[in-house]
Amino acid sequence: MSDLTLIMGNKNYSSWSLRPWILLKHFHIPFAEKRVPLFAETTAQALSVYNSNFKVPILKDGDVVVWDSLAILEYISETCLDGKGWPNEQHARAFARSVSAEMHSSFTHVRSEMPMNCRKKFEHIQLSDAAEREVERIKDLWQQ
Ligand SMILES: N[C@@H](CCC(=O)N[C@@H](CS)C(=O)NCC(=O)O)C(=O)O
Repeated sequence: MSDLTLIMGNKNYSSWSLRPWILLKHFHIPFAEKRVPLFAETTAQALSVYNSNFKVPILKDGDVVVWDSLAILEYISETCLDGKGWPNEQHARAFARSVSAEMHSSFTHVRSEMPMNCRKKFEHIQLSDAAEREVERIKDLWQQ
């Protein structure tokens, strides 16, 4: 039986933390949440015990520590869902993995020009051409 704790940042700002949080919630997998304030004097000390390069999210499963959101998603899929975190059909699974990997490693302009803040209303955002191209790519991926 798993004994999962998700160590995460603030849900308003930390989109990386929300990735495993959403998977766990979606599949009704029980877990405890531990919130670590980011960019605070206490952050480094609080995260130093996890070997996560001082970043969240981190998943603890008993003695097992997994960090980096994509590795956590894989771990949850493997240990709690018998692989069902990914589509069953091979082509769909390859596509889903490609999209997830691209999401994980790309879109640097969107990330820096459009940081997540769900509570704030943004108006008249002026994006660079590079960010606009990334937005189009994201819309295209969602469409597919
Ligand atoms: N690639 C990592 C990114 C993790 C990341 O950048 N997390 C941010 C919060 S959203 C963080 O911990 N920032 C604190 C810092 O950089 O000091 C993942 O997928 O988990």
